[in-house]
Amino acid sequence: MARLNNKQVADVFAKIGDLLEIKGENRFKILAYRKAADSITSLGQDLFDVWQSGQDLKRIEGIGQAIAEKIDELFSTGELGFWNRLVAEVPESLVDVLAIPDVGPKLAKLMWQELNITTVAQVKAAAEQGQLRSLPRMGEKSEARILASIEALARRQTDRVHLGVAWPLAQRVLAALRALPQTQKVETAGSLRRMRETIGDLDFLAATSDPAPIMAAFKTLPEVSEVIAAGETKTSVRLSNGMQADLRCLEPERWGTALQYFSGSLNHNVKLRELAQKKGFSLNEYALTRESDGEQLVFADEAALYQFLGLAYIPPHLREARGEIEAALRGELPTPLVTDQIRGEVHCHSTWSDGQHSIEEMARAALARGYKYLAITDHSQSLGVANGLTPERLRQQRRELDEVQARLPGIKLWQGTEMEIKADGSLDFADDVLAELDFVVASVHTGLRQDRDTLTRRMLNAINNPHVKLIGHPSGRLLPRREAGDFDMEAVFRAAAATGTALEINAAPERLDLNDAHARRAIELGVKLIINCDAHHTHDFDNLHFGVATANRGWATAANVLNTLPLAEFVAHFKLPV
Ligand code: DGT
Ligand code: CA
Ligand code: CA
Ligand code: ZN
Repeated sequence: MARLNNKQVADVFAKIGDLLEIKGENRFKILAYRKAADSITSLGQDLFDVWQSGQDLKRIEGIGQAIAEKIDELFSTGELGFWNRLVAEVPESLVDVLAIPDVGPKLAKLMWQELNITTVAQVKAAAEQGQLRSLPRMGEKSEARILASIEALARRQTDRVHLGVAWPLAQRVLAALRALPQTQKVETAGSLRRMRETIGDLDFLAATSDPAPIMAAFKTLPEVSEVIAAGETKTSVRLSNGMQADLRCLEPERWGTALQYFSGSLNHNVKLRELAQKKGFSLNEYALTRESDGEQLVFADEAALYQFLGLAYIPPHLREARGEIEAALRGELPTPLVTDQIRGEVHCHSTWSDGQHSIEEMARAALARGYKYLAITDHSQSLGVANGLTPERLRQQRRELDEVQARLPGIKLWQGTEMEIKADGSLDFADDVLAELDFVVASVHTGLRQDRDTLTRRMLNAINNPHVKLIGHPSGRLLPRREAGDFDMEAVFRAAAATGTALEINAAPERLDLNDAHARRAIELGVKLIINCDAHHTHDFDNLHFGVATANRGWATAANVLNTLPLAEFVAHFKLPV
């Protein structure tokens, strides 16, 4: 048996899709492998566990008979005959060649068969030496374009950024474009509109009858370092942080179809087009076209388009082909959570450990947001780098907190801790210390690279402690690059549900932890969630919307998120002091 993780399995299927495309295989077959890869990537539990427990893999969206058999073979033997035969025929490294933006499957195949090119380095060398222009429909210009895209690709692969970088940048661009008199509407599309946790490039759409001044303004924004391509209705630029941004201008009457199309995701759009097809229409970014007579229907807003197709409006954060179209057909989409529904937080830091502000400053900032409760949860003693508190300092802190509370009757303050789940598996405070605290959060910050059993045992030990009310940032990942610890999340979710321990959606954009897929699975298993900014600075409370978006991407509703509760109910739920 071979315990491959979800990413490893998804990579195999994604690569199969690419290699089949280069071979020139049937489009539906290629799409099926890609869809399976995406679906496994966004599964909230380990595919290996699902397989090992004998459940029917075909119940997972996007997995049919052929792929289920391949998964079975992969996990049973650690090998895949189909893959071995495929890579004997088509070199695996062509997958990277295909990833070059201006290289499609036909060109990849030509380069391979005519020039014996199988790696990106060879493409680069051949382009530099002017050899690519010997191929059909290739010239000096296309060679130069390919060279430029190889460079862009190298940047893009390392430079997927998290929302904390992309979102504020996009808001500045939006504000600048919105201020132009020619702009009727302007929005972000793409992954940013869906609030995906990392963003490849920024996509903007503007509705206007006069695109030229908008394009001119876009090219000269202070954030822009280079114009990559400029046309009448589409301009691509490089921003000074290295990201690419695209702006498309379109007529206001076509806003609905365009915004829908460019918001993606690709997989959602594929499904929506299939639905349109069944109803006798073809759908693209310009219009919905009736196939019987070629009549074009245009939509000025997205909701009207979804409605025409018989669907409730699907908010962008759900558009990932994870069952949202089926749910919309049944009228069973989750009601999105909004930031105003969050009534308080129970994970933040003060100058007592590694925060930037005093307890009073944090409390006032929370109060100014309309929060009714806040737990101050500074780090615990063993986290020396964060100036963690000893039991003695906790008692001193309690006195300060009581004084602040007396001055600020409008918000309920609790003394908590963000207690280390130590590398040896023990907890950082004894039970008698925990018993004096109002709200205990437990988190793993050290030893995240330990093996699965050790890590999971540490986590379960914390979850099973009756004083621990919440697990902070449960997987420990940091975007864009630090991978989550290898926890058995399924076991974590089951224990959290059984003990009534809440799990956090940490709203810090480099965490977003639980992530969307884990949040969804946790909810399915009956876990209660709490969204916290883990604020170390009063400004950090502004990150709340990232956490709310992650919850929404995990199909959460207010009922799943405990800090939507008013103070009295939150107190009753956890039996907290008033
Ligand atoms: P990113 O930029 O990698 O974070 O992800 P997205 O989703 O923003 O992808 P991007 O920028 O390549 O394209 C923006 C949207 O445009 C995408 O979500 C769906 C749509 N789109 C782009 N290319 C295609 C395509 O070839 N077919 C279809 N159906 N839609 C596309
Ligand atoms: Ca994009
Ligand atoms: Ca784009
Ligand atoms: Zn923490």
